[in-house]
Parts: sequence; C-alpha cells; structure tokens
Amino acid sequence: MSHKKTYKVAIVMGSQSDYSTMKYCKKVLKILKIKHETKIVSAHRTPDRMYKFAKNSEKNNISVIIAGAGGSAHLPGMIAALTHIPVIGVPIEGKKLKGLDSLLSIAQMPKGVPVGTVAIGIDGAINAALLSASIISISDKTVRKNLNLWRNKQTRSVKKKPS
Ligand code: RP5
Repeated sequence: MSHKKTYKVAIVMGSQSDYSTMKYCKKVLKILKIKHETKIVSAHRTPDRMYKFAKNSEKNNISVIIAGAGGSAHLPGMIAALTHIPVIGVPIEGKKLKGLDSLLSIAQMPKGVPVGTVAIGIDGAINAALLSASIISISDKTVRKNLNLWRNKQTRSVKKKPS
C-alpha cells in the first residue's frame, strides 16, 4: 500500500513575496478541511520546476491548482497550458500597477486555454480557495458540508443594522 501523501488543491505562487497574499488561500482551505500543498513555482525563474509541477499534477492527485502571480503574470496560463486540471489565477497586488497588469494577464487568456480569474489581492486569494472548494464539492460530500457551514456562518455574521 502506498503511503504517499495526496493533495486535493495545490497552491502555487511565483515568489516568496506572494505568500503574504496567498497565505489566505491556505487559511480558508484549512478551515474547510481540504488537503493542500503550497509551493513556490516561478514560470521565468524556475521554469523546469513549473513544468514538472504541472506535468505531475494529475499523477499527484491534484483536483484544482490555485496560482498566484504578480508582474506580467504568465504563471497561471503556462500551468494551464500543461495540464487539463482547472487553474484559478490570483492576481497579486504588485507595487507598480497595483496588480492591474497581473489581473489583465491572467484574465485575458486567448481562447483555447482558460484560467479562472479572481479579484486582485487578498479577496482574490480567499475567493480562489472558496471556488476550489465549490469545484471539489461536486464530488465530495464532506467538502460540500463544510462549505455550506462556512457560508451559513458568514450569513449569520451580517448584522441587521449598522452600529
Ligand atoms: C512574479 O514577480 C511573482 O509572482 C511576484 O509577484 C513578482 C515579484 O517577485 P519578487 O521580485 O518579489 O520575487 O514572478
């Protein structure tokens, strides 16, 4: 019997500097009890690592890939070109153009290789985790239950009147 650890979601990012945003993905997946792994994979600085990661993702039992990138953000698109596993791109809010360049690079994929795109920054990182949970919930009852609990808690937390 294999004791190899398997993951449902892979959270990858182009740089250590992306982690202050991408750690919110991890936090949400932890709350939802979804197995995940976190890696630094850069399309331009570690292209071989990116290639191996994407090519092995199916074999490694990954259901969804969340890829965070800032600055001319080609990482999610390149990963999506190498695997059929759904890729959600998180545009990181960079110093120069406030992440708008990343948002456009990720969202404006030409036809043929889609990348699901979420909002710039922490909101996007949180939503990427929730969207990955929705995708997994189609075939996983426990994740469906945990996602619904999370949503109900969010609903209950909204006050009826402002104070
Ligand atoms: C991209 O370039 C990374 O995703 C990061 O958002 C950006 C800047 O990287 P560092 O110069 O901070 O390592 O590859």
